Amino acid sequence: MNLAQGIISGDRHSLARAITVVENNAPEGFVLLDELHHRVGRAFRVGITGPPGVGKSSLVDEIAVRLRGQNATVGIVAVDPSSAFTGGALLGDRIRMQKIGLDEGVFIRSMASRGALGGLACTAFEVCDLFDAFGKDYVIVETVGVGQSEVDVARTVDLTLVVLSPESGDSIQAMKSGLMEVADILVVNKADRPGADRLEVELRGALEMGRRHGCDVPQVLKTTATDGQGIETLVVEVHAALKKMEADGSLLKRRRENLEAKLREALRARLEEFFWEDERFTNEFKARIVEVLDGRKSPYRLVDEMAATAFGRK
Ligand SMILES: Nc1nc2c(ncn2[C@@H]2O[C@H](COP(=O)(O)OP(=O)(O)OP(=O)(O)O)[C@@H](O)[C@H]2O)c(=O)[nH]1
Ligand SMILES: [Mg+2]
Repeated sequence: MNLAQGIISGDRHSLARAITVVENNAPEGFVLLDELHHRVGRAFRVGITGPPGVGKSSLVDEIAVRLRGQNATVGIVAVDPSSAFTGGALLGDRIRMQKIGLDEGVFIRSMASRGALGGLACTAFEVCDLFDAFGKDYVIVETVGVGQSEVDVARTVDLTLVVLSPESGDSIQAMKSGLMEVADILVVNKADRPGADRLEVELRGALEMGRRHGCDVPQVLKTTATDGQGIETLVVEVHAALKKMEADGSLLKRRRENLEAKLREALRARLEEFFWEDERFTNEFKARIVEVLDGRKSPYRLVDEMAATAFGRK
């Protein structure tokens, strides 16, 4: 049985192996994704992002438990930038997600984000495709929202939850950092902690300003992941939002936009490879640097000329 057949027949070991192959960017991975592509597009993909420690993993755990209660199957990708440095956080995630860890209907995969910006976008999208082809009803992607990663996750999924907590510091910080912009639903977690109500009020205030400027405004929901408060409502709202998007065509539109960004990036990478693998191109490049060094040509003119000759030749 090859990996594609294994995945189609619901074999978890094949899925685990396939994820490794895809994560390693191995050529077999692309063959596999190609073979499975006709099965992709059925799962709902939900991103969960937010500052470190706000309770994202705890929420994913609770959400997955509720989804399993409705007989939905779940794939979870936990992208963990810190794990590349400490190696400790992965274990933490596994312990925290213990409620669902032993359930056959849930598949959890932790992956390092490879440190680089855009690392998430590189493989999380494909891992979601594998879960989707495997037949998962929901795919949840958790990532720490620091810088670019929240934008990457938003481009990978159908719906993005941004999680904040009273302890995660100033809500203004979240607004500045661009986290708010990717939110379809804002979750104030740790509602049991002091300051949760104030955070909610501040967020609603900020959103109200956005509404006056004609922006689409996400709803704000409060949860306590540690005792399950508010999770039922959150799951209902996530489902309702996805169903609405499905009905009004915005789901398809978003998938198309995400795919476009993904394809652009893949095409850019492929073109780059195409040239740098060509010795004639690299030799010409090295030889002609001197034209810029000795002042005969600006870097921009050289790039233009080289692109023109390379394309003319190919
Ligand atoms: N009081 C309280 N603590 C919570 C709540 N949700 C999570 N925690 C605790 O907050 C800590 C961090 O929770 P995680 O779920 O690991 O948070 P995270 O956002 O996934 O963390 P990173 O992935 O490391 O960014 C843990 O000790 C949780 O038990 C909550 O609603 N209330
Ligand atoms: Mg986590």
